[in-house]
Amino acid sequence: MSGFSNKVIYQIYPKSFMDSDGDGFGDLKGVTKKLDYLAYLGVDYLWLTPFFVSPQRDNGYDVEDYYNIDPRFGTMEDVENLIAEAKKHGMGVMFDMVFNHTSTAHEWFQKALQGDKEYQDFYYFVDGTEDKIPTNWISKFGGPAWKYVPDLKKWYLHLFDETQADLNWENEKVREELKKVIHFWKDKGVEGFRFDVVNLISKPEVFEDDMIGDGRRFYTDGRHVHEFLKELVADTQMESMVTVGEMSSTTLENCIRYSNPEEKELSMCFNFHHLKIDYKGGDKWEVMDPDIRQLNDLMKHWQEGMQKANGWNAVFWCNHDQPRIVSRLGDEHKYWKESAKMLATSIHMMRGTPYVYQGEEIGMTNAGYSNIEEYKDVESLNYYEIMLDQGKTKEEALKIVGLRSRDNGRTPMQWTDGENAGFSQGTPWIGVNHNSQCINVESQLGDKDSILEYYRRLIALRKEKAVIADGSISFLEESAAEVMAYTRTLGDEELVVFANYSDREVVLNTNIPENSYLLLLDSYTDETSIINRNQEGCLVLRPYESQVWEKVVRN
Ligand code: TEU
Repeated sequence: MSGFSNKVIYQIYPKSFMDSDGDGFGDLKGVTKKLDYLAYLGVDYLWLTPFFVSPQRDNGYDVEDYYNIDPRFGTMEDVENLIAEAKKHGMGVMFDMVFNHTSTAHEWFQKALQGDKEYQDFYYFVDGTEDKIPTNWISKFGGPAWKYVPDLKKWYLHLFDETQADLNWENEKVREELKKVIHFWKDKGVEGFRFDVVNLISKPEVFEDDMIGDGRRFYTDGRHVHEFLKELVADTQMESMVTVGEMSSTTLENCIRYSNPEEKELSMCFNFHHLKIDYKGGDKWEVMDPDIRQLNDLMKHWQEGMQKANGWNAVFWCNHDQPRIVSRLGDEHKYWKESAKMLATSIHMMRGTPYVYQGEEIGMTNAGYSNIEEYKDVESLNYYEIMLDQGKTKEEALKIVGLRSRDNGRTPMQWTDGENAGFSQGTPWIGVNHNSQCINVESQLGDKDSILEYYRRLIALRKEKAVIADGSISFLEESAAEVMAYTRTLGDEELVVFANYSDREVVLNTNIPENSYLLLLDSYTDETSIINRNQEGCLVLRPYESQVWEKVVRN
């Protein structure tokens, strides 16, 4: 059981959440303005993606100064005010710590470039000539993972953009500096942290070419990662705080260690395996239809696997790096509402701590831009070029970017049907989705059939029903591959969850006797929710229908 089992965390991408001063960028004051809304939703913590001083090459994941606020987002006073006001609203604030790398604009890297050996040791600088790259590893954003500095006659490692240099965690001084950052923000009242790609912090002792992959097997869940995390947590007294690690290409065994309370590492982990079920051959830039059978297998593996060894999952569909889930696994048109609710149900009834990403709670969809100039993300722009070089046409490449771009999750939050969706009075830094007149907070607030009110109910239910927070989970075999089905059990309490991931009717093979179970939730609205059974008495789910059945407990 986890101390965070009945909590729900809301992720804010401040740049696209609410602009308070009309410069087109969302800001911290904008977040503060929306605290009433967030409290109404019922969430417990707000995780804010980075707003520290940064050249913004990767939207703030390239940190230049961990102690100061980028003026685009506001001031130190604004952040202190936000923390205090959130607390008054009953919510804790979580910061996003990018500790795998810094921006090359960071003072440490700048000193390294000036030849300071002490600071060169903060990063991975390797001697060599320009014609001989240290390894053939590929950066996560495309192209080589090393960059040459002719003046130093050295290469440095960057697993992400070339302006994001990987920190050398083997160096104790680096670890001490990062602990100071945690102390600083803890003292300001920050209640938790999300650690960016934290399972990549421990690099191998020797750097060698990867003959079968892009290099990730050498640095993912690396040799000292558990040691480093234990030390960081112990020395900053983070044990009782809410902490979540973003784990890239990780394994169940490692995530158990990262999140089992006895290990004293983190409270929970994000993994992304379930979000690759539409990557053809495992390649993000090759498209295929989502494989729901594989989704089921992965969910079972992670849910039951973590449960067995007392690990704890962060459960989620969306974040600032992912396309919108209703566009991806649901239906943007005819079954928009039903599919958004079905997807929400699948996640919120699981064992783990659910995350809601801004706009998910109103069913926001992919950006739908019609030309490449509208995209801003460095990864999208790099891969667009790579796809053209590979021989794809501009139309093909644009179509793939449209499905895969991280900008799909970064369009401005849709508050109203007014200008710029009520996000900004200026020109938004990135285009507003054309559907903001139909999909917005204002039109859904208080409408009991809306996606927004459905999320509110899901969040509230986790607090009302111990079986949702603390029950055990077991996946059911359904004959239709497009159905996800599982039970939650705690003592006498039991829930059975069904979710139809297809646009067809499906017949279930699990028997739900009418007199001993009550329908708790349905993704179809109350008026239309009729319980369909076939002649044999088996339940029939409509397209994208989800149902949650609760066992009647008789005393
Ligand atoms: O993301 C890590 C990460 O692996 C994804 O960005 C991934 O590279 C992408 O989805 C590949 O398709 C974290 C942050 O969430 C992301 O925004 C940052 O860009 C990245 O780290 C670097 O800090």
